[in-house]
Amino acid sequence: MIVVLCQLNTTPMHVPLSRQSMGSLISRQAGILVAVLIVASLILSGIPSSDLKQVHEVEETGGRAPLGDVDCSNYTFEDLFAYSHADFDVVFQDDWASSITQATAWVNGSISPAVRENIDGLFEGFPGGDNDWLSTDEREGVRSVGPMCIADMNTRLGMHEGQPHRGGVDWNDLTWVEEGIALDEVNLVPEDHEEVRNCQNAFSTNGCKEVPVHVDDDLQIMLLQETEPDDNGNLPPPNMEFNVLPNMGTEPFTLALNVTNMSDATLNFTFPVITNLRLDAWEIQENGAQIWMEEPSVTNLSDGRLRIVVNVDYDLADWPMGKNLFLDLTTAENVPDNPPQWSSDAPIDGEMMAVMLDSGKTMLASHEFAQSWADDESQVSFDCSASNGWSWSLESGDMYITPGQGQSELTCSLVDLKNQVSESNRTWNLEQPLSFSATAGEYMGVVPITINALNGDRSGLTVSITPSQGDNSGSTVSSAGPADSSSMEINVSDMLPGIVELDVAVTGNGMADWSFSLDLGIKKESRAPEISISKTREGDNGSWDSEGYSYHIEGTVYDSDGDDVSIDIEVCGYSTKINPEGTTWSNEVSVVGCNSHESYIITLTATDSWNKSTSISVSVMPPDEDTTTNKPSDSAATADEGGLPAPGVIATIAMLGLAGLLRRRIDSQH
Ligand SMILES: [Ca+2]
Ligand SMILES: [Ca+2]
Ligand SMILES: [Ca+2]
Repeated sequence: MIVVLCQLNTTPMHVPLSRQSMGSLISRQAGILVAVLIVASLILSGIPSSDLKQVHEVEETGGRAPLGDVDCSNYTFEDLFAYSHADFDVVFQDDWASSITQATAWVNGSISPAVRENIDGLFEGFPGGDNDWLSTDEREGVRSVGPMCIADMNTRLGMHEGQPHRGGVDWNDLTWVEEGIALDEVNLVPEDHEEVRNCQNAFSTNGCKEVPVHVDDDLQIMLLQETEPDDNGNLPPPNMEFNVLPNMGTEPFTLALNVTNMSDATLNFTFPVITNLRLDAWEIQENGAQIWMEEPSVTNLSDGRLRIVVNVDYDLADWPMGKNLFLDLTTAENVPDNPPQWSSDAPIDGEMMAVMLDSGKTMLASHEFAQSWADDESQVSFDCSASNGWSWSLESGDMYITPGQGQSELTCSLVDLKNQVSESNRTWNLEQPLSFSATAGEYMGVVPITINALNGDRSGLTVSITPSQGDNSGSTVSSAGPADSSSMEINVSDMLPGIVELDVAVTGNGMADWSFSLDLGIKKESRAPEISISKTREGDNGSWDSEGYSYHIEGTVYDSDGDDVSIDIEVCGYSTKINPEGTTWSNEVSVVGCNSHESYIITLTATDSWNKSTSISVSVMPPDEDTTTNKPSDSAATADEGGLPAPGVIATIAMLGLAGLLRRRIDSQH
């Protein structure tokens, strides 16, 4: 057996080697190896002890390498040995803590000379070593030391009890047991070959034969369970062991195998008898990403055991790509999982899906909505592609489209959690059927919206528009779509001051419902606040203090939009800002700063948070003289456009009376 390209633990090699690097590895490691190998082979060859001494001296010059220091822990079977095909047979034992693992590797003629040359090369520096002839002595040397090397190797096989497990951590690794390993080979040294000869070197054993390394007869390497009892008559243990699986196969578990560099192998896994144990899922990952794999073959053996057979391969050109196999087993009831199907809620084949061309990346369907298009046991995914330079994506289950120019065809299939694909595709036409426009600006009531038909007559569609401000919606207006162009009138009189968006819904035969929000720059205009002065019991606008320096006035203020309002009180060019308390206000107006004390004109301006204001003025006579009320201007509601005062203002005017009007218009922008 030849799987013994071992290394000393004093020269650790942390990077696993590919098979392509075998040749250079062998030559670099040969000096280390021969010491190990020669001891074993010569002992077996029955060489006199005096000759062994000479061997030992050679060993010293090559570095100390007693048999106990053989370290192959950085190697795998594949790192050390090229095969054309291999069968691995892993039989888990009833203790759920060990397995009997056997492998047969076939080496076809074309690569067998390289294998023979490698083995002969291992014996460089020793009698008959590296002489381009492979001898039966060399074969025996490798066979005897091989199990020690293999026992160090990473089995790359792990188990994990619990829900299906992936990734590289937390595995219960299987390890080799040296006492259980046996090695054998077939035709490594074909003794009936026409070029065979007796070994020519000194120290060769009686009957030693050798063949040139270029011999290209097929050969086989076998890794076996040792069956020979030891000196005490005890049978050897199974050749692989692991920590006992806690529930011994009755709870779900995952079996994982790193199949990197397994160029062509059949893996047979056999499990002890467990009622209802079955293969639930399987997966092969390359660098952590799932790839397609052939469905494993599962057999219930006549003795009740379960056998799973998986074929794996690995393109050596892909090295060092990591490739892993995962098999999930369970005793849980098998719930059939069918391929996903299109539901009755899904847009039918050939339907239009409307998209705003200038929207940029936009959601075509939310996760929840898109899920309603499918019937399946569980959540589905979508596999779609869009034509004509449009692009489609799925993000956290939400479906997005990024429009290009013109129109596009979106073709989708459904994919379920088991990677089953829906039997049929659906293709939908993506385009923008209508465009919407309006004159941006402030509106009190009606706003005309212009709708243009794109790509043909759209009179078959129904368009509904609802003014919207967050949770606050106005009245919905509906109309047939335009054949060419049309106008719809919405009313924003019920809306609050500020931006009004339009919630648009377009429906029609042959198209999926199209809903979106539009901001066309439409704003609801604020109505100016209303302000009034309360009369005293005597019928005056207010009352003087005892010194005659300040005049107490009070009144009410109201904004029909519910806006915050502030009040500016101005007399003799001095102004004071006050905030009303609810709908009432009051102030002591000081006239100390006035130059003239013949009469005072007090102007009150109520301004809302949109800068709309209403002013009223009163003319107040000094103490002991009659005071005269002045009315606010009838255009005191000072909108930009100079609109009429609100009805509340009219009422205030009437209340204040008509005598001694002081008309004043105050521009809100003033
Ligand atoms: Ca040789
Ligand atoms: Ca399914
Ligand atoms: Ca207002």
